[in-house]
Amino acid sequence: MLEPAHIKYANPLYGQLIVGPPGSGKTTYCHHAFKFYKELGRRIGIVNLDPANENMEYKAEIDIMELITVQDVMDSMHLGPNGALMYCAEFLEEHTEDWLLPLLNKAKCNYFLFDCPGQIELYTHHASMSHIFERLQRDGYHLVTVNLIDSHYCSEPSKFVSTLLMALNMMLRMGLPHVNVLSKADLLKRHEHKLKFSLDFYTDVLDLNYLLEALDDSPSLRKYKKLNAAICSMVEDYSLVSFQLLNVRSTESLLRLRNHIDKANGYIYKAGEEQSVNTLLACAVNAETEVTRQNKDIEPYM
Ligand SMILES: Nc1nc2c(ncn2[C@@H]2O[C@H](COP(=O)(O)OP(=O)(O)OP(=O)(O)O)[C@@H](O)[C@H]2O)c(=O)[nH]1
Ligand SMILES: [Mg+2]
Repeated sequence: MLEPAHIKYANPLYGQLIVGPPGSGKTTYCHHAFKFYKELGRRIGIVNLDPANENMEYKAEIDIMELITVQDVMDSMHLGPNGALMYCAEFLEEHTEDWLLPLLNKAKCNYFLFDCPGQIELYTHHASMSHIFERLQRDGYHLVTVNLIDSHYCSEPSKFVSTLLMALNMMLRMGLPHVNVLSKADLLKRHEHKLKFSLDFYTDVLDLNYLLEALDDSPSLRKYKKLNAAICSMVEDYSLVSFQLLNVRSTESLLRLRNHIDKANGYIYKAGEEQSVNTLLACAVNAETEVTRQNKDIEPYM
């Protein structure tokens, strides 16, 4: 018999899908965010969906490596690492009903951090991961994609253009509430001399003409002028991409990112945590003076 819809949503379930290129800080974020959210009193657990995750600092509530590992697939099927990862994703999809969902239901959590593999093809060219996420949504999970991108990519205009394209592509493919994050922002000070613009230029993505001019300064990139102009114009037309900054070891930084994520997945409105009307309204309209934002988001990293 079908469950009445109101039962499914009476105890809302939440999930952050932590994605991003290899080495961008996904596993480290899961470790620190887990401790941070736990202190806030949330019933949180980490689900490791990366079948090649060797050095996890956290203890996963659910670990795909107990189901399948990239190494086993490489050995037994004579595949390379990328082919083996695709195989693992398909295997996980096949076992969503009889492995993943029962374990999620058994866990004493209602908020999950999904530590996902970094290979971007899994999200842009392959359907298994998106089928799994769709299945979770059908079970009532309020999902948000948290896309971590190393802030080092701000250090060169050409890298930043590819970052913008990658972020937009991911947003459109995932089709979920989405928060783009420039990770390891504490290291930006080291690259400060390489940044051509102030930091809010990179986070707000408002006027990319300056970026185009900077690209044209480089003789090797000048021949791609039209291509870069088309990419920048597309990113501006969609007007979807912006970034939050994250230093995973700073509580203040985790707190600010949490505010964005809570708004994106609707946690702030539904989770039943005590919220004053003022907090809800402030969150809804993003009420914060530019000075506050500069002080809290930009200054610490410059
Ligand atoms: N300074 C600094 N280093 C960080 C931060 N977040 C992650 N790192 C470092 O970045 C490196 C890669 O982090 P991981 O968490 O393994 O990255 P990942 O995205 O899980 O990598 P894959 O699973 O291989 O795709 C580690 O050495 C982390 O300590 C941060 O906020 N600041
Ligand atoms: Mg990892």
